[in-house]
Amino acid sequence: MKTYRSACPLNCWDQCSFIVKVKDNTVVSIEPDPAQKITGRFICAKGRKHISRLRRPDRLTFPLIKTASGFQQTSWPEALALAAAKIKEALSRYGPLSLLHYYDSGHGGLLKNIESRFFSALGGCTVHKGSLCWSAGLAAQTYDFGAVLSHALDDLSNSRLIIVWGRNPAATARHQLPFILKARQKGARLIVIDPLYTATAALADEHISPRPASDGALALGMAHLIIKEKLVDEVFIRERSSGFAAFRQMVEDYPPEKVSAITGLPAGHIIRLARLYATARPAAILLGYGLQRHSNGGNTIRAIDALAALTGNIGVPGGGVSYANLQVAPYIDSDYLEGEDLKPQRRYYPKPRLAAALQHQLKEPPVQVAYISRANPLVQVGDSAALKRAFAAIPFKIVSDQFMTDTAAAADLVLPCTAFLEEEDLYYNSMSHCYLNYGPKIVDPPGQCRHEYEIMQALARELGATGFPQLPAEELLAKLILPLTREKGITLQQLKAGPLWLPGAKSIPWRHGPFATADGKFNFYASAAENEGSTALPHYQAPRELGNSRLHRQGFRYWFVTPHPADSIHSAHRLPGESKKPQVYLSPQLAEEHGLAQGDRARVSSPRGFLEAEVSVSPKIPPATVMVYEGWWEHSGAAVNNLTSGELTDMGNQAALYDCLCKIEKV
Ligand SMILES: Nc1nc2c(c(=O)[nH]1)N[C@H]1C(S)=C(S)[C@@H](COP(=O)(O)OP(=O)(O)OC[C@H]3O[C@@H](n4cnc5c(=O)[nH]c(N)nc54)[C@H](O)[C@@H]3O)O[C@H]1N2
Ligand SMILES: Nc1nc2c(c(=O)[nH]1)N[C@H]1C(S)=C(S)[C@@H](COP(=O)(O)OP(=O)(O)OC[C@H]3O[C@@H](n4cnc5c(=O)[nH]c(N)nc54)[C@H](O)[C@@H]3O)O[C@H]1N2
Ligand code: SF4
Ligand SMILES: [Mo]
Repeated sequence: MKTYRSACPLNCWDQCSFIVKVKDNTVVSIEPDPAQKITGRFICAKGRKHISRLRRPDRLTFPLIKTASGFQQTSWPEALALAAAKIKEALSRYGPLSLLHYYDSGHGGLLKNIESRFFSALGGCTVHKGSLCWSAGLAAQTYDFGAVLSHALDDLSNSRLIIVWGRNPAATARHQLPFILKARQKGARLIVIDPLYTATAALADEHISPRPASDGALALGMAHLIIKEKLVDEVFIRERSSGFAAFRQMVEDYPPEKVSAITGLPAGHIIRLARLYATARPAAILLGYGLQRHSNGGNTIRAIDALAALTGNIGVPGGGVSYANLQVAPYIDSDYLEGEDLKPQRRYYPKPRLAAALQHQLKEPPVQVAYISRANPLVQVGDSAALKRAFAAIPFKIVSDQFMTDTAAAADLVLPCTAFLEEEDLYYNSMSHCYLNYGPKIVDPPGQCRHEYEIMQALARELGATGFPQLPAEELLAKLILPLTREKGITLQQLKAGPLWLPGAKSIPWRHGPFATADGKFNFYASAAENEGSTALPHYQAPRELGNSRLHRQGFRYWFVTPHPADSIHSAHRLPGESKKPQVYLSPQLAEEHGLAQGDRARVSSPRGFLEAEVSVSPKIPPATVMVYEGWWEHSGAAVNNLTSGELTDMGNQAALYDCLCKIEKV
C-alpha cells in the first residue's frame, strides 16, 4: 500500500485536500488530509465516490467516432488525424474564428486549461465571455472594491451577526458550516435570507424569505433606514468611500413600505433587520451565487456591498461581504496559458447565450469545428432545447470527457480523458479559501485515456502549431507558477510536500491601504459600471421574466428555481444507472390547487420547453414556486434547462437562469 496527497478536482467551494491510499494500481481509500485546516476533518460522499467513479464500467476508455450506425471505437492515431484534418480544413476555408472552444469547470486542475493556448497557437478561436455561474457578482464586486476577496472562514468567530444571503452551504459548501456554527455557539446571531427554506435556513436563528430577485430592493430599503436613523459609519464613509452623497439621495426612494410591497416582507421586519445589521457590529455577510442568477443580479450584489460599506462592516475583523476569493489567481501565468503572446484573433459571445449565438451571431465565419471540454453544455446551459438544435448544425464536434454525457453523445468525435489521480496537476479551485494543492499521478488510467495536454500536444504536432509547448507536464506546471515562485518564493517542489496556504493571503481584506478601484475608495458610485452599460449607482429593477405580466396571463405564474443539489456536482453524479430519481418540489398549497399529491407525475413547462418528474410536496417551498434541482440529464426526463432561458443578467455576461416562470400540470 502506498500513500499520496492530492485534492478534489470537482467544481465545489471547498476543494478538499485528500490522503489517497493505493494498492496494485487501484485506489483503496480517499480520506481528508488533516494538514489542511478547513477540510481536514471530513470529506463528502462525492469525494469518496471518486474511487468507484475512476473504475466505472461505463467510463470512456477509447476514442469514438460517430458513424451512421452509432459510435465506433477507433485508435488514437486515427482520431487525431481526423480531428487535425477537420481543423485544417476549417482554418484554410474560414480562418481560426470558425473554431469554437467551449469549456467550463468540470475539473479544477491548472494544466487542463492549457487547451486555451492550443487554440491561440492555431491563430485564435471563437470563445465565450461571462459565465453560467458567478460573473454578475464578480463584476459587481469589482466595480465596488476593485477586486473580489473574502474573509478567511475562521474570522467568522469575530462576528456578532452572520447573514448567509442566497448561499446554501449545507448543500454546496459543507466545510463552511463548522465555522458558521462555531461562531453561532460563541453568540453570533445567524440569519439566512433565501426564498427557500434550505437546509442552511434550518440551522439559523432566523429565516427571511423575500420574493425571488427582490433582494436588491431589500438592501436599498435597509440602507434607507440606516441613513435615516443615522446608524452609518461616518468615518468609513468620509475617509474610505466615494459617491456617498448620490447614493444617499437615491435610497430616499426606498422607504420600508415600498420595499415591503416589492419583497413581500412586512415593513416591520425590514426595519428590524436594518437596525440589527447596523448595530450588531461586526456583522459578516456571506453572499451566494443563487441571488445573482436573476436579470437584476449584479445590482443586487452592488446594493448589498453598499449596505456593508455604509455601516463600516468592511476591512474589520468579523465583517465583510464575502462572495468569492480570487487571491491565488494573480500568481498564475494566465497570459501564457491563454497564449496572449501569440496574438490570437478572438471572437467573443456571452456564454449563457450559446444557443442564440450559434443560431444568429456566429455566422461570419460560421462555426465549423467545436471543441468541448470539462463541461456538459447541452444539459447545463439555459434554453437547452434550442442549443441542441444549434449544436447539431455544427459540422464537426469534438468532446473530451470521462463519460458519455448528453453533450458527448451529440458529438462526432469523443476523446476519453484522464481523471485526477491519473495525471499530475495543481489545484487552487476553491471559491472561498487560499490553499494550493499538488496532486501527482498515482494510478494508470484505464484503457487508452489521455491527458488533454498530451492530446493537444499531439494535435499541435499534426497541425504544425509551434507556439504550443512540448515540455514535460512538470516543467509546464513550474512555468505556469513562475509568478508565485518569483513573488512568493514558492516552487513546485514545495507544493509537492502538502497543501499550502498562499503566503500573505489576506484574511481580512481591505483592512489597510486603498481599495483596488480607480480612486482607491469603495465606490458607492462607480463610473466604470456606467461605462459598461449599467448604472453608476446600484439600483433595483423588477426581474425581467418573473415580473412579466404577459407570461402571467398565459398561465406561466410560478417561479421555476433550479438550485444545486447536495448529492451531485451539477450533472456529474447523474450518470445512467444511478438509483436516484428526479423530483418536482412544490408547496402543499400549490399541490392542492393543481390536484397533485406526493408521488404523482407532473409536467412543468415554460414557453421554451418542459420536463416531467415525480411530485414531492414540501412545506419548505414557498407557495408560488416550483423547485427542481439542476443537473438532471435528458434521459431522466427532468433536464431543467429545457425550461430556462439564455438571457443575461445586468452585468458580467452572467446567465439569468433563475429568472424563469413556469406552469405545472398533472400527467
Ligand atoms: N453539492 C454541490 N455543491 C456545489 C455545487 C453542486 O452542484 N453540488 N456547485 C458548485 C458551484 S459551481 C457553485 S456556483 C456553488 C453555488 O453555491 P450556492 O450559491 O450556495 O448555491 P446555489 O444553489 O447556486 O444558490 C444558493 C441559494 O440561492 C437561493 N436563491 C435563488 N434566488 C434567490 C434570490 O432571489 N434571493 C435569495 N436571497 N436567494 C436566492 C436558492 O434558493 C439557493 O438556496 O456551489 C458549488 N458547490
Ligand atoms: N438551471 C440551472 N443551470 C445551471 C445552474 C443552476 O443553478 N441552474 N448552475 C450553473 C453553474 S453555477 C455552473 S458552474 C454550470 C456547470 O456547468 P458544466 O461545468 O457544464 O457542468 P458539469 O455537469 O459539472 O459538467 C462537467 C463535465 O466535465 C467532465 N469532466 C470531469 N473531469 C474532466 C476532465 O478532466 N476533463 C474533461 N475534458 N472533462 C472532465 C464531467 O464528466 C462532466 O461531464 O452549470 C450551470 N447551469
Ligand atoms: S465535492 Fe467538495 S466537499 Fe466533497 S470532497 Fe470534493 S471538495 Fe470536498
Ligand atoms: Mo458554478
